[in-house]
Amino acid sequence: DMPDEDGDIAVQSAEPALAQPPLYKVVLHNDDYTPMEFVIEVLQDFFNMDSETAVQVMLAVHTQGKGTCGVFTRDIAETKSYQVNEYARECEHPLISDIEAAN
Ligand code: TYC
Repeated sequence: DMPDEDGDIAVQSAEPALAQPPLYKVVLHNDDYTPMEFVIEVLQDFFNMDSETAVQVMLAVHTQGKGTCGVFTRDIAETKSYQVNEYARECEHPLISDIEAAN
């Protein structure tokens, strides 16, 4: 950049911050058959929760019918939900997750 009339250097202004992408919750649904310990394992392994947090979230889903496991961009939320559902199916548990716009 060239010196301007002040004798200092005129620098191109910074780019505006990029817009934040829409966010999606991965929502876990209660059912009557999936063992509590399996849900806790899923929350620890797929959502990196510590065991105390995983117990709290599992119990919230158990008592309220559904609950949020995490908030991600759309691609990540879809992948997490798919992986959870596939793992539960392989293990022959009816556990289901889906995604909802976080707003
Ligand atoms: N309701 C299940 C039980 O009593 C436990 C459970 C919790 C299942 C959360 C699914 O997303 C779930 N064994």
